[in-house]
Amino acid sequence: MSAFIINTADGLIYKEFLDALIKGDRLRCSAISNELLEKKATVQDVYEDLIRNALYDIGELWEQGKISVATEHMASAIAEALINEFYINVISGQKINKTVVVGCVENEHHQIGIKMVSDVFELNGWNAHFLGANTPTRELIQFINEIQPDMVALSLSLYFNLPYLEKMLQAIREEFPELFILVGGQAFRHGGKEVLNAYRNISYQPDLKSVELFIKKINSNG
Ligand code: B12
Repeated sequence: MSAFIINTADGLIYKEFLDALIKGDRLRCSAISNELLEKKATVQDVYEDLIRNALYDIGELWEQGKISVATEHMASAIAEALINEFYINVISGQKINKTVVVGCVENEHHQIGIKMVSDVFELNGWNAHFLGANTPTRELIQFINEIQPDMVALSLSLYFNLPYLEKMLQAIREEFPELFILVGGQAFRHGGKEVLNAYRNISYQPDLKSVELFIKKINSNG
């Protein structure tokens, strides 16, 4: 958890949020997130220190059999609704005429992390085309052809989906040899980054802070 939330109430806000998420109290979850924004937390703080960490805890509780699959589904639906609610805070910035296509590799149904990444691009002036979960490689290639983005960002949560990422990277490289590719997601906690060494113009970033630094560097280089 970040210093911001710990300072706010010794982590009590986090616990209240997690409890509300497990109970399905969307209204309370929304009120807590908005209160934090009013107290000058950034969108990124709320995304990672509140929503991401709560979902990680939900994952642990589910794994330990302490909450049901239904509760986990409900929690992730509320999390997505909160992120959509935040859009008004995400679009306000000045646009810089750069475009990114973001999505998950084939068979990858975890789309919340990459949605947050998409919003960080928007917050930094980019146009982000969010394709969501389970993007078929052929469709992605076709979409890139139509949009001609400056970058593509791909998310991988499950290590066993690594072959799908490789298939996608190969296809992108064949069609668009110079296109910059950003990669991330919790699958890389278990290894797999060495696969990326075979490609040029590719970067792995672990979280929203590093994504933001990475984008700011590109923005300042023009
Ligand atoms: C919600 C959820 C689901 C939902 C997803 C719904 C949705 N709309 O996304 C559903 C129900 C679909 C689901 C399904 C499954 N899930 Co699930 N799921 C979760 C849960 C609870 C939360 C995921 C999440 O949103 N986390 C919060 C986000 C914000 O975190 P994040 O993805 O890590 O993203 C951050 C960074 O990684 C990074 N990042 C992410 N993407 C990118 C991309 C780029 C380019 C960059 C730079 C950075 C970046 O930035 C984000 C912000 O910091 C996790 C628990 C967990 N630990 O996350 C389990 C979890 C990921 N699931 C798991 C499993 C096992 C499954 C299933 C196989 C279950 C099953 N038997 O069916 C299926 C697989 C489906 C599939 N083929 O993909 C396991 C994976 C275990 C492992 N070691 O791989 C976990 C860890 C649960 C657990 N504790 O066991 N799941």
